[in-house]
Amino acid sequence: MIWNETKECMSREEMKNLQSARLVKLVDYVYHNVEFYRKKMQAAGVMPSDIKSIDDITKLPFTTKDDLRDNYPFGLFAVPNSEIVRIHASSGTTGKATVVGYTRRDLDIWSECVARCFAMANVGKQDIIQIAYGYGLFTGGLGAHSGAEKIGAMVVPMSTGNSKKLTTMMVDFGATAIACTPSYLLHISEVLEKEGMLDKIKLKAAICGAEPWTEKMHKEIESKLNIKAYDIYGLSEVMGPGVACDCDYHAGLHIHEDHFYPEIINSATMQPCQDGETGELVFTTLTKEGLPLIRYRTKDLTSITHEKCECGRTTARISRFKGRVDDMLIIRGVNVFPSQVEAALVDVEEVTPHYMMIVDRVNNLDTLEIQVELDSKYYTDEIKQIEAISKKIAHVIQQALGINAKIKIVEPQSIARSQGKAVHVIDNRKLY
Ligand code: DLL
Repeated sequence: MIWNETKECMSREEMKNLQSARLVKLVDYVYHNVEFYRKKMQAAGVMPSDIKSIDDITKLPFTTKDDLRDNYPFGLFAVPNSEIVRIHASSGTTGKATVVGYTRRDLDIWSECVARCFAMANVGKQDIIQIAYGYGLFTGGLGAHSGAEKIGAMVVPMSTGNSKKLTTMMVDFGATAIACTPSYLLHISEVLEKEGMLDKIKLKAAICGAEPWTEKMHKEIESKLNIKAYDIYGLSEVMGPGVACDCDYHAGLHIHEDHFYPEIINSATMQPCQDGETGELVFTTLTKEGLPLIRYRTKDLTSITHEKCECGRTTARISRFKGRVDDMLIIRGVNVFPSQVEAALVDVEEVTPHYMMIVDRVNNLDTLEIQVELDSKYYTDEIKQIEAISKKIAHVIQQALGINAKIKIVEPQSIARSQGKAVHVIDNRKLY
């Protein structure tokens, strides 16, 4: 099912013309409405009049997550706060969150993009869909929700965290679709199996994303649940879920290129990559009003093709993600940077700056253990005292990361010191 044939199936030439017209307008818009961009363009010696078509995009400077952090919270917004109708946020590289704001039109475009994704997964008016991404500051829940409403499905806003209720309602309501992270869906399939409910479900499609997953996990989800699973991609800075999604042919994720212009760059040389070559994905938001972004570096590694897909869509497709340029981890769908742990531990007097994060996957749910070395003057055999310090650290970490971690206090000097770049993460999750 194609949701918006005129946009998803236009010729490459028509798309380029549309992107060019939108880029010219965008550059003028940010130059006059966002001081950060005006200064950045002036420093790079580029004026809005230098941008005449999409081919001129390489003249423009890049934007990074640090730029958002440095302008926290609303510094990159292009409209007054009175025009912003929704805020979301995701983890920043240190204590500060990355805050994104949407105008009413931004929300309309977002739900249109997510609706296109659901259409790729053949989910429509006839369906009952459980949205099991987290609702709240994370874009997953509300983003998927509004797209599902737009296509007219019956939406069940489950959010995360109660697998028993989710499986019971899946059976009782006869849910035909689910949107959640792939690891959570594998966990759900185990719960269904354990409860002997696998043959009672009516599920036919899953729209999974927000974290990396492999072709093997994709196949396992499909065969365990006897459904079709689709890969949905997005990031809060650019919009949220629905920037791209794969279709029935699973030959890459179609980007909604009329709204998000993609580039793939070599992050060492900053030069463009050829189609098929792996590099860092960069997006320019062509229509966003609240938080328009020019050449935003996603840090996600992928490759691109501009060939027409067998489904009929002509939009560019990116391959399944191959990792990240930076050290961001995704734990239970939450973005976590080791630097956040470091920043949080600085405030705890009893600990040294030496720590190790051990990430694992048990029953398809991610676990995080943080080993922390105590300052020798606080290290003791007193179990009660150690427990009190662990509790204090657990609280500080919960506040900083938004997820619970098991804290293990270790002896002074027991965490291996590195000769070069410090290693702070052991990721035992086997993304098979
Ligand atoms: O994860 C938005 C989202 C919600 C996408 C629900 C899909 C479904 P952030 O929290 O800002 O936004 O995290 C964005 O997650 O840069 C990728 O590294 C990773 N990511 C998102 N989707 C996929 C995917 C949401 N399908 C970061 N495959 C991105 C691999 C993904 N990684």
